[in-house]
Amino acid sequence: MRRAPAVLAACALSLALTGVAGAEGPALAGSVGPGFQISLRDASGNAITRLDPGPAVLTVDDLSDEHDFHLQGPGVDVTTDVAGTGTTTFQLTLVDGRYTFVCDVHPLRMTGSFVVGAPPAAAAPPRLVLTVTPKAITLVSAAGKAVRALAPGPYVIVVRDRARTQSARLAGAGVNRATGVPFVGTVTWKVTFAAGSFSYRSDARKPKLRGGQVFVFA
Ligand SMILES: [Cu+2]
Repeated sequence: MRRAPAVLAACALSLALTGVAGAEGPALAGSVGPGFQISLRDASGNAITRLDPGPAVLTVDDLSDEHDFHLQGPGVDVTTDVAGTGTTTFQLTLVDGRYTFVCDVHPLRMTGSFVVGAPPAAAAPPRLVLTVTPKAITLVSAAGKAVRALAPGPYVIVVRDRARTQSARLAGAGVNRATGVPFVGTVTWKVTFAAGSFSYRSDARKPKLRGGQVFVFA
């Protein structure tokens, strides 16, 4: 009966060494204890909230004999001992989904999670159309509705200047852009409106076009 634990220990050691030798993927640093601390950080020391799918190497520093570090998620279920302490390395293969790490003794107090997968795509900024003709200047949404109020943030303005005698200007709410009066053509402006208001108008005086005002508020 005396040899069995030694053999098991040797097997565990060789597995651990194999894991380190074949280490692949970003390094994840798990830590539990002292006290009720549990964390998972990247190589820069930042808390991990999202990772790409693929291999990763988890190294857990278990600093307490009252807690464990247990990571679970799609295809992964690894843990340290509650009573044990020390450093353990696990080779992981992460796939899309949510992974949770927890101390099994204090699952409500000591827990965290991260997501594996592509970050959510940033929404494209709304598109507005500013049109100036010899007789009118209008600002409409992509759906063709007159714009009177907007939320602050980035927008793409498609400017259609159809008048050799007029310009198209947006001024206010942190933006001041214009086409030249003689200019005719279509341009695209990327703008970011701050809270406040802006006007759209032409710089030409004859004839004086009636522009409009748009309020920007959250
Ligand atoms: Cu605990």
